[in-house]
Amino acid sequence: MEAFHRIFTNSRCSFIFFAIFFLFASALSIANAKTHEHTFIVQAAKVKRLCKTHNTITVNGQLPGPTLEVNNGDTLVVKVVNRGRYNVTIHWHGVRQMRTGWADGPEFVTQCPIRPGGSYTYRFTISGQEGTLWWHAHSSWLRATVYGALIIHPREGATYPFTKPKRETAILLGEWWDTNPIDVVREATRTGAAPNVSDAYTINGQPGDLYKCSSQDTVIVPIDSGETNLLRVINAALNQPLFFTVANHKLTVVGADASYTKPFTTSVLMLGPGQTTDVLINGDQPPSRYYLAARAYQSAQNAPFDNTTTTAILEYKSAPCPAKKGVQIKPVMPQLPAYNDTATVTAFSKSFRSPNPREVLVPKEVDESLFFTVGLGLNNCPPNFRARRCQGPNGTRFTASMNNESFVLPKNISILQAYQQGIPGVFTSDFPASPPVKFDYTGNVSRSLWQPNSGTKGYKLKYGSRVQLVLQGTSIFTAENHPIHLHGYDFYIIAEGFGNFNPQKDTAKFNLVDPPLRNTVGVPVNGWAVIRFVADNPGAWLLHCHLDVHINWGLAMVFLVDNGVGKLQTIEPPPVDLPLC
Ligand SMILES: *[C@@H]1O[C@H](CO)[C@@H](O)[C@H](O)[C@H]1NC(C)=O
Ligand SMILES: *[C@@H]1O[C@H](CO)[C@@H](O)[C@H](O)[C@H]1NC(C)=O
Ligand SMILES: *[C@@H]1O[C@H](CO)[C@@H](O)[C@H](O)[C@H]1NC(C)=O
Ligand SMILES: *[C@@H]1O[C@H](CO)[C@@H](O)[C@H](O)[C@H]1NC(C)=O
Ligand SMILES: *[C@@H]1O[C@H](CO)[C@@H](O)[C@H](O)[C@H]1NC(C)=O
Ligand SMILES: *[C@@H]1O[C@H](CO)[C@@H](O)[C@H](O)[C@H]1NC(C)=O
Ligand SMILES: *[C@@H]1O[C@H](CO)[C@@H](O)[C@H](O)[C@H]1NC(C)=O
Ligand SMILES: *[C@@H]1O[C@H](CO)[C@@H](O)[C@H](O)[C@H]1NC(C)=O
Ligand SMILES: [Cu+2]
Repeated sequence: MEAFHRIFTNSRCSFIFFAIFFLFASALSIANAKTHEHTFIVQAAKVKRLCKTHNTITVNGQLPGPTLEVNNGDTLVVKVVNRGRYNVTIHWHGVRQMRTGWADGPEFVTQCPIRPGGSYTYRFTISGQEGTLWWHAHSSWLRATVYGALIIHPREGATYPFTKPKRETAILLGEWWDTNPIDVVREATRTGAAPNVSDAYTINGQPGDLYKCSSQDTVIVPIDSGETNLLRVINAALNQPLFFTVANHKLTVVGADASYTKPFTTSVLMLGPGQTTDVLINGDQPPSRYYLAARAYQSAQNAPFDNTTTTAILEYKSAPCPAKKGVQIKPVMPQLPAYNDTATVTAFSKSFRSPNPREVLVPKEVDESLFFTVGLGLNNCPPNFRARRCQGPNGTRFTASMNNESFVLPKNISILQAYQQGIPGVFTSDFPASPPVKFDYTGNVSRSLWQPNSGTKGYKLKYGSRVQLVLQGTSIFTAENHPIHLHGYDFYIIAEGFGNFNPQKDTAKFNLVDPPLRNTVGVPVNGWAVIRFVADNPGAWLLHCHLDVHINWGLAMVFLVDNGVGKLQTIEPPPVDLPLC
């Protein structure tokens, strides 16, 4: 009896011990996951670029806006106060937003805009993502100047899957108009023509040495002999895929879109707008100054584009001092690929792999097999329009579509609200699963196919369904590399190629072993890409081209994902301060 009592007490003790241990451990991990509170004041500020002072919409008067730094598992609470003169919303690009779709941001999709004088607090948790993301306005063309980095470090106590770099530098590639970008898009909407191209690209808000009145403010990126710097490169440009390189230095890619990649070494990156790439760079060159440079990858033929080059300077701390004050060593200029070097782009995008096949969760079977065409079009001038409203090619207006549907945003309610509350008349759910007309997508497309329908159409997905989506570029008007971005999800890119996707031949090329996980895929010019994901996040999720000019023309659609069973598979109720129209 005594012995039994002793054992009983001991096991009770150990039970209590373990209970306390677990309580403590879970309290510790809760204490470890932090909540970061920020206030974003959207406001006009005076910004001097290209010899001129501009009244520019910014966040907190900064360009780029504030960098947010968190650990995987942390929660962000960002109060956005609109003191500008335009409607605004903020999108947290690449954040999964599990069950928090109300915080995703695209105007009229997950919320109505924050009107001038209004505010909205975005609350969401970063879960299972590490690396580099970013945030940007998702209203008209405000993201030209309203954007910033979102850096996600490993969970506290966890490490990178590579040697910890001595330094880390966010490199935001931007696009600058020497005028108000809102005027540029409004002019294009009025005329039906392509909007004016930008006047400069920027690195961390500065055009750099090669532009007028800019050398004083060229961004300096520090490094020292023998040390490693992690460059977190973000393409925040509005309309232009960009090449990026650093003179005389190799770049080791270790991550993209906040997922790690199997490391590979390259001398040049190409990022479509929306994409991020994390690279390690070693201080293994003679101490000196080297340019980091970015310029256009332009895949559309005979289309005007901004053919300028932005630079920053990689500067060794031990670089020789200038002989005379103000006389600097001229930085080494790198070789950039030709603007139309698609072969380099293909080699680069095909180098991406997931690092650990055992952690790859790509669905092997699919429930939904979708095929969407993506491309441009031309609308004939409507009978009631004057000629000055039809200044597209030969008196037309530019348009764009997926599966021949040019997307139109609602104007008086968000799609998510209409979907959740069953409000009819806002959208229809008949977005086609495959092209209504099959044609030679990348060939000489008959003029009778160039004019799409327009409307607000979604495609419904059951909770948990396994989705395969073939994105097929078209050569209507002109073929182009389209960076297609999906909100609310990461997806695996299992294959890409040129010409028309051929299920008989191309299925054999699917990589179901170690495909990269991303949120934006560059669909090759006159080609296709295949992605897979599991629809495990209920809500209304935009799929769109991240060239803003193409969104304006309608290159978008929305997935409507059902709630599953129980609270953990159901979208949270809308926040009380959600802006309504
Ligand atoms: C666009 O470019 C044209 C031609 O250079 C110019 O006349 C027009 O003012 C520009 N539009 C805007 C909004 O700056
Ligand atoms: C773009 O600029 C480069 C020089 O930087 C020049 O060689 C090239 O011809 C230009 N291309 C176009 C299409 O303007
Ligand atoms: C790129 O453009 C140049 C002219 O600017 C042309 O000579 C060359 O053939 C083009 N290359 C490709 C791959 O299209
Ligand atoms: C515009 O018209 C000209 C002359 O008829 C023709 O050569 C050209 O292909 C047309 N372009 C488009 C995009 O329709
Ligand atoms: C929104 O506007 C559309 C037409 O533009 C109308 O049919 C619909 O009833 C309106 N919905 C709400 C909620 O006001
Ligand atoms: C494309 O087809 C049209 C007729 O459908 C023809 O007039 C034109 O020459 C063709 N263009 C090319 C490049 O084959
Ligand atoms: C798109 O729809 C319009 C209107 O129904 C039709 O004229 C056109 O041929 C269609 N184009 C394609 C590519 O399906
Ligand atoms: C601003 O948002 C409101 C809805 O909240 C909308 O009615 C209005 O048209 C928007 N203004 C512009 C210029 O888009
Ligand atoms: Cu596009």
